Amino acid sequence: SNPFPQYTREDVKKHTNPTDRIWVTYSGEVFDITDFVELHPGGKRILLAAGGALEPFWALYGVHKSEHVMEILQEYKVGVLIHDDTEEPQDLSDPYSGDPSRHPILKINSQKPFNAEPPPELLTENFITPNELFFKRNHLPVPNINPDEFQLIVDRPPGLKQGKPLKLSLKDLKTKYPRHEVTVTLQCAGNRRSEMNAIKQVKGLEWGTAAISTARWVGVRLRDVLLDAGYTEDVSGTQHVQFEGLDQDITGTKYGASISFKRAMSKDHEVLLAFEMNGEELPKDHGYPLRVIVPGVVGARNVKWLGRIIVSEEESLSHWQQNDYKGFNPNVDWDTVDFSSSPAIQDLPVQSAITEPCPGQTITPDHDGKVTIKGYAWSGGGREIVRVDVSMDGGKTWTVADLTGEQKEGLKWAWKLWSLEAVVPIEAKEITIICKAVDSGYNVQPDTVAPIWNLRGVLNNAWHRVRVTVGE
Ligand code: HEM
Ligand code: MTE
Ligand code: MO
Repeated sequence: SNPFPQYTREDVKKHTNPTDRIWVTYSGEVFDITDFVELHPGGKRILLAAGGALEPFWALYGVHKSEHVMEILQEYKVGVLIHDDTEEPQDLSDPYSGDPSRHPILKINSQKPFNAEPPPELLTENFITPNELFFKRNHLPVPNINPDEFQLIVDRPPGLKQGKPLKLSLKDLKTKYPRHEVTVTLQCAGNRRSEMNAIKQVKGLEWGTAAISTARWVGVRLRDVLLDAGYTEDVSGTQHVQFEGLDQDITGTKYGASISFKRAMSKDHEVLLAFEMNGEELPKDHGYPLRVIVPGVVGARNVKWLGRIIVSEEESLSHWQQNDYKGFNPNVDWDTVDFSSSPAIQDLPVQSAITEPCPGQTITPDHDGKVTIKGYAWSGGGREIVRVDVSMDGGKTWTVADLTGEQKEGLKWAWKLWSLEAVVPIEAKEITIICKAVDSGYNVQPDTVAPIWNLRGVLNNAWHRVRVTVGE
């Protein structure tokens, strides 16, 4: 028998300040750390974990992987977590009641469906984004999928096996094909939409700069599965590979998207059917038990909760392929838009943003008159980031930032983090910090948002500006 009371993650979420007590979880246990906050060697930032899990932060700050820290933590244990991985819908009138619990640090842009991003400054603490902090972008309720019953259905080429599809269980997927790992940055087309909104209202969720994250994905190559289903290397003709999600709305309409057959079959493009994310089973929000990872391509094609694969002459007919996730001229608005006139977004353009300092912050230069500026930079299509320029004076002068990032041979799928010890202009009271990146195709970011404004607020990759006050 367990002497400790049991709590749900929702119970823990109610404890985020000294009055209600500050609770956190770790490895299935609940701790009241109110009295430790003042004693924490890492200072007040311990409060970022208030009401949620410690794991994502300890993934960012490795000093905690010690017995000493574990001993401290155990002194504050007050309960255990009720195992809630197999949560069934609680309330049948609410299709979202079976959604998983999420970390309270996330900034929620929409609760139902769940859309949230981490604080930007946490993104650049580590090359890999911990799963709990990874941005979450759902169009529909998260489906509850029984892994033992799960089957991926792959349609056969015409005339093969009487048209009977290839059906693969999770075990088949994990044992029949070679494992493949790839580190990929995912970005939603709506990343930085709120800056577009500031020009003129767009329709869409108010994403800040953190609808982008990086993970190590493990799975099998889509190519190997398609070959097994009977498709050949012949990529002539305009063919597409459609992905159908198992998430659906009340009318039964499922999420769907497609990519070209050519990309799907390319060894270089490493398109993956993934079942692991950062060494863990794929979390529910990220597509458990199986999702598509299309490196270098807009988030929307990386279909989660994958249920079916179809090879066809035409693209996916889903709303999100046909009537959304497309770019338009700034003068096209809802009364004039013809969605069929623009291609579906696939590769994304070069992007970068400042994550530190935050807009409106007061920065304090050190004795050399410098402050640390940090951010991310990424480009689609496998293009590498070759340079990031930072300006401390609103774009008059520029300094090259230091880039860090793991690299392997071939196309580049992951972002680079960058930082700069930047000189603050003397006697400045308020400054505008700007960043802009250059990719291996020498593509650059546009300097302002207005000329790339579009009615859906997608593809904002203008120079990122952060206005701050200079303190003493
Ligand atoms: C350092 C304990 C939560 C950030 C430390 C150290 C301990 C500790 C003992 C000193 C380690 C050493 O130097 O060997 C704990 C415990 C926590 C907790 C018991 C939870 C109850 C957090 C959280 C964050 C964090 C949630 C971040 C959001 C840091 C940082 C340092 C640190 C950045 C390094 C400080 C420095 O070296 O200047 N923590 N910590 N800690 N902690 Fe935590
Ligand atoms: N797949 C399904 N089945 N349903 C969805 O709503 N959202 C897409 C894509 N795949 C979505 C999906 C969009 S728009 C993005 S940006 C990415 O998933 C987000 O992936 P993430 O939630 O793992 O960050
Ligand atoms: Mo997206």
